Amino acid sequence: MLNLSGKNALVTGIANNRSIAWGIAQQLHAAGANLGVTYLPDEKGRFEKKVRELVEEPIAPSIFVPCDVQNDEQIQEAFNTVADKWGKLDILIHCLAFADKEGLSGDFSAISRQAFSQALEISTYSLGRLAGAAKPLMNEGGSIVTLTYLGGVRAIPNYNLMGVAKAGLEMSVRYLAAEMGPHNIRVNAISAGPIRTLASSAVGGILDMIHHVEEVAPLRRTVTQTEVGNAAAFLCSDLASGITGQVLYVDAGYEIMGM
Ligand code: 0WD
Repeated sequence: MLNLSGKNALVTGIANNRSIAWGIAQQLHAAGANLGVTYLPDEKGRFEKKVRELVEEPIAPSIFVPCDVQNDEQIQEAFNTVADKWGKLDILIHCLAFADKEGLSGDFSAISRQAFSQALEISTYSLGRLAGAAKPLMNEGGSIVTLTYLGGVRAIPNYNLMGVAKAGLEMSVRYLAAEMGPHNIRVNAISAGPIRTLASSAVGGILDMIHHVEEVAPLRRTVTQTEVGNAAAFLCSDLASGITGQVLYVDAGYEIMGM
């Protein structure tokens, strides 16, 4: 039985009701986890309001804090809140990424230095940074899950800069798993099939990609946020106690095909 009762789970990356992080948060909640949610703050507080309205009733998070992963103080504040309110953390969901549009279509060789470092900082470096902040709080062991995509392994049209970020992210999973295994902290990634979200809409030709998957994937469809959420709940549960450093494909089988 998948049971996360008694577990404290911090979920990053909820932007709206299409976000993969929202699918994950709902499934962790359904499995009995106690939820904390971070949001990306903006100057006018619109994001905070939107995310609060979305999550408040369905999952009643006991922690709701801002966390821009480019801001070290905010990261520390968020984990200080976890320490004060919960004392221990069991689950960390890293479900965020960003690349400027210039890196998500056109020539890979034209990507600017600035766009490259910004994408890698937000989408790749942040996993290690958050994992490092979580580590001392995972004093009874823990599970860290991040989100990746096939474009980190193969050259998928237009995924360009984010492909490099995801390749780095998948390697970070392995190094973090090696570091944290002796503390019984497991680190894994889910490689999700393409899903229509705010982030994916920035990738050139995403709808064509989704249609292609619907034609070619063994299951002849794409996946849902709920299916990704279920896989995340599994990886965070004791049912997955022997699994670390892995990339689990939740993509209707697309990855095995020769296109
Ligand atoms: O097809 C897809 N949608 C797939 C997404 C397939 C496979 C993997 N993924 C990955 C993404 O690369 C990302 O790592 O899943 C993760 C979640 O993406 P999503 O659910 O597709 O996208 P979205 O709902 O837009 O959430 C990403 C969020 C941001 O939203 P916006 O759209 O406002 O950028 O990442 C957060 C933000 O909430 N985010 C940040 N959080 C903290 N600090 C930052 C930041 N600096 N930048 C973006």
